[in-house]
Amino acid sequence: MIAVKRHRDKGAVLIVVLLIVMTITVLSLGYLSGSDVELAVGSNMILHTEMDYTAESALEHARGLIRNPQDISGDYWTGASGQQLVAGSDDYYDVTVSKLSERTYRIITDAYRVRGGEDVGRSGFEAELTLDPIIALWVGNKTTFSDQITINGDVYCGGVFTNGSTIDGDVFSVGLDGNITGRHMAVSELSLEWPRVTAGDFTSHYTVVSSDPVISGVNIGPYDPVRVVRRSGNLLIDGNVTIDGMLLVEGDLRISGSGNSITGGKNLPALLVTGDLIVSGNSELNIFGLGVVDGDMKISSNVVDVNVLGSMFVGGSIEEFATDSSGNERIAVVNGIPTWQTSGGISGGAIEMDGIDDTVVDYEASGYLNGLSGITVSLWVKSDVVNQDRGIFFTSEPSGSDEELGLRYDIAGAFGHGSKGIKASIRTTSGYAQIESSSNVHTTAWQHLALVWQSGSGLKLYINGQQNSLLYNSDPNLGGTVFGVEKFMLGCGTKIGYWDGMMDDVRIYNRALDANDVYPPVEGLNGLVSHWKLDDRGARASFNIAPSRTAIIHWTEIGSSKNWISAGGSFFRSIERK
Ligand SMILES: [Ca+2]
Ligand SMILES: [Ca+2]
Repeated sequence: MIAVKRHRDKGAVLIVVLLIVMTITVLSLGYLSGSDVELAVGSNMILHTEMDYTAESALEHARGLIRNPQDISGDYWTGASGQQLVAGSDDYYDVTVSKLSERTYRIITDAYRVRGGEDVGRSGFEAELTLDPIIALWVGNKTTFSDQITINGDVYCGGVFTNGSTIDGDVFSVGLDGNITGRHMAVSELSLEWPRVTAGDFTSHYTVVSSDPVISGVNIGPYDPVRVVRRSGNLLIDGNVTIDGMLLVEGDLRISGSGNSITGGKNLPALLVTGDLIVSGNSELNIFGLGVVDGDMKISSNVVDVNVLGSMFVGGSIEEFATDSSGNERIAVVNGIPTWQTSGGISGGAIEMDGIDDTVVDYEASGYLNGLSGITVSLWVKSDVVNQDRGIFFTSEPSGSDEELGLRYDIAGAFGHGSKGIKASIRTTSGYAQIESSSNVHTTAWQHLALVWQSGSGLKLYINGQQNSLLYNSDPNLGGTVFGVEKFMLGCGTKIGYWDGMMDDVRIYNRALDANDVYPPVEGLNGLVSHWKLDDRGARASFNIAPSRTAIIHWTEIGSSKNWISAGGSFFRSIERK
């Protein structure tokens, strides 16, 4: 912006100078009669100035169309010849535009005056226009990215952005944790607004094609003129679906299977989801154009690929979740960027937690755990440390008290007075129970742990299939039903001390398993409500700028149409006289 302004100022100054020169020249005529030479010099300078002005205007013409490709049929405006600022005048200009990258364009302008079929004056510039910022990804709330996410373009995050990924661009966020190659700026520095894309506007301006709640193996569109594919309610895209036009989901959109692509039609966003976008394990999603998700975007840690070419706008946050194999589609959010070990687990891969902040949390677990009259939690752990307080799982906000359902490594038993033991607890509608294991059960080898409770009997702990002889049990006859579960958190306990080591094959049953079914864990038992095999490889996604694909027409609150593009600003990096 600054560069252009300065250039315009320079033009204005030149005109003023020339007007003075002209005035002096005209005044001089009285003194220097017949002085045609001076008059010719003055006219020549005015001609040059006017040609410069026309050539500069041509640059602005090109800039305007590059920033507003809505009226251009192709990807971008490649230029035109014989253009005029004032119709019917003798002055013309030619413009040639070439795209150097998604951010930069070369513009060549040539202005000329034609009199009596002759070219009497000429001026031209060669300039490089940079679009900046260009948002590849917008996230409303705090978001953490692991290392298999790549972003080519700028990022906006309305909360703290924790980056373990590769970002080739700038980040506008409330806070930043991790490294980026570009600049970090405050959110207020971003000169771009959330695109006002509403279901009502697009259904009232375009022909609507209704969608079934589940679609697979189908190509929808392209239509001429473009149409909006609409689902009123949740939609499952279940593999090999291509949509060309716009997909509108008034609810949640779940993606499953491979070969799914959504391409935005001319001047339409590719996707609008008013709820959440959930990308399941082993699935693939390609979005060409602008994607808008009003809720959260949840990507499985086992996604084959999410690929956005254009821009993605997410109102909530982007979360990665561990794949649930129970068939119940549990969403257990991965926090703290743990390491996915693709081999070396008890079965396939395993999750490696750093002992600092790594957790996997099913925030919806209260819905299926509270009210149970029996429960079993079975998992494998491999600790990096012994003789430390380390949480394995817990089900409410850590308080330091072992009262809700939970399991942890414990240095010293407060009541049983053992050492290097395991402590567990459960809360029911009748109260709570705490148990403490025998001493010296901490190990750095793989260890299978199972916590089993049946209403009316005590909480039992199995270590590698052996029922442990507890040193302490506060209530061996606890009745009632499970109570007080707010969420299911793997990797932390009620006390400070996150899990430091690996975990594998976490299962929750809605009943107390028989002793001989506890170990080794077997498939096919009834009552499996969650099953995290932890064979994930990390969420794989890439967000790549392609501003011309994001160019849409939307509507303001009073209903007037407005152009929008994912580029917030533009400036001429260089302007040279040809
Ligand atoms: Ca971490
Ligand atoms: Ca595994």
